[in-house]
Amino acid sequence: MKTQVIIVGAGPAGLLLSHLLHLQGIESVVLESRTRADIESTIRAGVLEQGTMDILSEAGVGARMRSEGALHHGIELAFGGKRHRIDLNELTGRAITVYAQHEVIKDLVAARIAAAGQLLFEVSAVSLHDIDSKQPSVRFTHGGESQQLTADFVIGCDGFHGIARPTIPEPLRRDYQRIYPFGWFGILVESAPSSEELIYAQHERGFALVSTRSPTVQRHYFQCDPKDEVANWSDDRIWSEMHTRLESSDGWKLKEGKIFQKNIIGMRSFVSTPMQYGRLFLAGDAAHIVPPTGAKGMNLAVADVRLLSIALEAFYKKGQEERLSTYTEDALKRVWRAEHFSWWMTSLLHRFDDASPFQQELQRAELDYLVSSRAAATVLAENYVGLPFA
Ligand code: FAS
Ligand code: PHB
Repeated sequence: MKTQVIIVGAGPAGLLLSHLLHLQGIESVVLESRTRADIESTIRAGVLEQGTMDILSEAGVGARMRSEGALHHGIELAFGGKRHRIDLNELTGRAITVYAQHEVIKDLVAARIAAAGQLLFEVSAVSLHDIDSKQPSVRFTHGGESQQLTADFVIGCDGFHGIARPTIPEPLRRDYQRIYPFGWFGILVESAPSSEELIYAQHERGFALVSTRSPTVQRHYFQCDPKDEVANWSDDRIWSEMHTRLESSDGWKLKEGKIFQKNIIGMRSFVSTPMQYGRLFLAGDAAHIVPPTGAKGMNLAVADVRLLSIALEAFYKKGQEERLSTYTEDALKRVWRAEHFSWWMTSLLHRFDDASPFQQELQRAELDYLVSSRAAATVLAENYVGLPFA
């Protein structure tokens, strides 16, 4: 069997790329190892940058995001018992939308199915072949049958643990990595929102984040030992820790509720270059990972896919290969900016057990500067809402 583009992975990167290619009349087949129900219920990211919001709207898949997502014009930084608002809109003229990643997945799956897109779930034994030729192919098992699909291009959108990145010969790859000495304990709670905007808290006991999913479901996180276990944290212990880290001199208090999901996620910064080899291209977590403090993970996946859809359209419509050959260089400009911002936000807000008193004072001085200088707040704001696409 033959197609134009094979996409491995039906996360935000793979599904959005398939949809954008479809809008350009370019055929693709998406291979996904999990079930549709699984990918539509995996709790992941929560914040869409302005650029992501615009791309989803322009691609005709933003209706539910606009009606059910929460448009936020600011965030709050909490430290020293006080909360300080960063007015994203006043500083940048741009905003963010809090709209869960799995909701974006649902919208993209629905759009692909409505367009009779080729989206194969529960595939296994996926392997890539002849990626340095003009006719790469993918072998896989689906419905108990071994199959081989040939295409002009293979796009690895299969995440950090996928098989695409390792298919690029190791001697040609250069990986950059920083693993953080902490993780995030995430909870989903049945309660009304405790604040109108997200609260990022720095506290001597560790970081905490107050986010939301809907008027009745809230998403909160607190810094924890990455080797800790969910079973060690009773609801009472969680609420006690969250209240301590979010203590506020103005009497504000986090609303409690029934905690119906708990999970621990590790944190790393990671970039693998090049993001292409022959006719194989990588997008999203398959090529890079950021700590979620800057809410960049999914948004970077969208930015990669935007570049790939432009490059593939130029190839098929005009026979031009220039944007394909510069994809890695073009993508990495935004990737490294987001890597730096995510590392900076993480360093600014988390507790480091090996931090000297001097380093702790530097952390506090930077926070004080951020909430008292328009120039400093603008740096945070423009990176948080996402820089305009080049
Ligand atoms: P994804 O990992 O989302 O998708 C890859 C897809 O490929 C998956 O569906 C997988 O099943 C499939 N796949 C893998 N191997 C395959 C194979 N061999 N064959 C076929 N299919 C295969 N980002 C934020 O901005 N904020 C957050 O709060 C946040 N929280 C996160 C929590 C967790 C637990 C994790 C793991 C990540 C989180 N992220 C967060 C980052 C996350 O949102 C990613 O950046 C985003 O999912 C990247 O999308 P994709 O690149 O499409 O990769
Ligand atoms: C979320 O709502 O899941 C979320 C929000 C902001 C972040 C990370 C995660 O920085």
